[in-house]
Amino acid sequence: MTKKVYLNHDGGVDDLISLFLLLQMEDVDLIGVGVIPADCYLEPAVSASKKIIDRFGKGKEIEVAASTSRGKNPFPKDWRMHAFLVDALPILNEFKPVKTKESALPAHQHLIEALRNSEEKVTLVFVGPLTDLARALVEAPDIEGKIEKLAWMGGTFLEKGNVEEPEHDGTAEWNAFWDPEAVKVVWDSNIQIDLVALESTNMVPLTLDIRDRWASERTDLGIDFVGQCYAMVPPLVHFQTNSTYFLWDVLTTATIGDEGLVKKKEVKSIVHPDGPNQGKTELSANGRPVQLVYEADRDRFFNYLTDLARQN
Ligand code: AGV
Ligand code: CA
Repeated sequence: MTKKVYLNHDGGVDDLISLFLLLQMEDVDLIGVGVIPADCYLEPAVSASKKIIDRFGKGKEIEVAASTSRGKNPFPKDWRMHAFLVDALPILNEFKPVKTKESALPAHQHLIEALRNSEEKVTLVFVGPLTDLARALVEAPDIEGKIEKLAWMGGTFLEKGNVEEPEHDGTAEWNAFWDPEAVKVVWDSNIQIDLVALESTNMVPLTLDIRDRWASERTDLGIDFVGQCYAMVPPLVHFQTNSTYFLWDVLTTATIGDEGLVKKKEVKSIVHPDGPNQGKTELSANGRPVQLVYEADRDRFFNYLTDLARQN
């Protein structure tokens, strides 16, 4: 059965590959895309999204909406630059003019409209901060009934998160840290949440063997696109650094196409909205239930994603 999906992303390499992969899934009907300037700059991330839909969207007409949301804790500039590189790839600039339209609405209102206009319930895939969803829920509480579930890349219950910033204690994951208040608003809703946290994404680092595999198949257009994108970010070689790249968002997106790639369990959690541990998600008996994705089958995941990317 076809699933209706709405994607909100923040323009990183794995965000844009997530968009590309959703467009390749046969049982997914992507009904809209929102772009939030968290781990990216807005213009190139919107532009790259439109070009990916043009090139790899099989003729589907899908609108892209730019967010007006701004976070509390900015991402490092080096990481935010990636969207410019993807947007400039020749593979995305061969055919002009760009046909995919940009919505006149800001992303959170575009999401409200998409949900209200849908007869079926919609699966939300958020692979950046939750700000646009939180704003949508505040402005239009009626949309909750239209949401099948939320798959969110964010959070962790590990001792060590992935935020290494002054004034923070390092326990948070970045998407939660960018706007901790938004996480709280979403936690206070009754939406079913699949939490693709660092527990599982830590199992899918970018490594040299996978890059070589994509290189060996570069005559295929889709594999070449994935390979070009992952050439822009640092792989795990000898040891993990602050910039080491994982396939965080791509794992999240892949769970929409194949649930069997991961293991989930229900946990109850709260989020810390401020202070030195802001953005930290923590297990708590009185917390709200979430489905924690705590394990991924690495080999099966990379096979799935490579097969999905292949155009021929
Ligand atoms: O925390 C992971 C989130 C994902 O949505 N992002 C990147 C993914 O798109 C932030 C992030 C954490 N560490 C990073 C990040 C890194 N080393 N490079 C770029 N972005
Ligand atoms: Ca992201």
